[in-house]
Amino acid sequence: MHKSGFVNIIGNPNVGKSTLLNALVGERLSIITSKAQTTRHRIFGIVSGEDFQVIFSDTPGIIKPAYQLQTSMMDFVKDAFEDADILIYMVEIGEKDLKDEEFFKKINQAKVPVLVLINKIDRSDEATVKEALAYWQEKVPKGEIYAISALENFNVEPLFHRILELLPESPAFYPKDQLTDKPERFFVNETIREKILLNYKKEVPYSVEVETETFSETEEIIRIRSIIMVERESQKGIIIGHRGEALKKVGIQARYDLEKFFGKQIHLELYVKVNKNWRSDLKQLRRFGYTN
Ligand SMILES: Nc1nc2c(ncn2[C@@H]2O[C@H](COP(=O)(O)OP(=O)(O)OP(=O)(O)O)[C@@H](O)[C@H]2O)c(=O)[nH]1
Ligand SMILES: [Mg+2]
Repeated sequence: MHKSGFVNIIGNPNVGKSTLLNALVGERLSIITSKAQTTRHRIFGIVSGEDFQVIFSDTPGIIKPAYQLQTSMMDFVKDAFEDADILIYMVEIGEKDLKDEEFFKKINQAKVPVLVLINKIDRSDEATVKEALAYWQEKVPKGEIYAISALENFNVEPLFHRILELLPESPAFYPKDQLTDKPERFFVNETIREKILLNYKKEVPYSVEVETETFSETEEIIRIRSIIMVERESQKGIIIGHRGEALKKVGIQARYDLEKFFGKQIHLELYVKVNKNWRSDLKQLRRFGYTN
């Protein structure tokens, strides 16, 4: 018998969805920062064995959209809700209020198994965890509740085994050696965006999109040329920084990670361009892969 299916991770921003995806897959597929709305796309991480294939999917954190990009991000979450064979609803320890009531109702009415993961228990204590387990069991009666630490890999292995048990009988959806649904350039864009989230304040990182123009690989080296797009002229100056120092830092940090990710020497060129109000422009959003 062969089992396969989609295991979709949803939840509020910053609860650790991407950290969990990476822990489950054992690769740094999804970028992670301490800022909300780090993830903008739906990203598959595929784990295959002799008689199973699990397709985990990371999604953007659930928010009330304020502009078109965020609307598209929430469409990814809706899709993830629709096509799940198993739904993972992730919360973090101490989280009580459900930010989107509407969405929460849907979780309780889901026709597929629901696993509620209480994450970040490494920074809590036994009594608090016990209380949280009871709280979430009452809130999601149909859910199986697990306390985990995605960061420290605590309880991730038992969770994976439970997922294998719950997985429906099905042939594999993807070739067994495939790790993700996204192309190489996507990981370049995301790595650069992660460094931008880490290095700039307030609204700047949220106004940035990265597009990789050139990805040219030889035996020894990958030559990459990427454009950092901002919404306004003033943001361009901020990204570049005094004498280009800020941009240089982004480049060094991104290159370091990309060399690890691709296991090869990387030559990285970064440019900054203004792409006026791209976050509200459907055509631009389509170009950047935010629509289906
Ligand atoms: N202490 C602790 N921190 C964690 C754990 N899991 C994730 N974090 C941290 O929480 C922050 C958010 O993690 P992400 O994985 O980016 O969260 P996310 O849910 O994907 O966030 P969005 O993509 O913005 O919705 C990062 O600073 C992580 O290091 C955990 O188990 N314990
Ligand atoms: Mg994320």
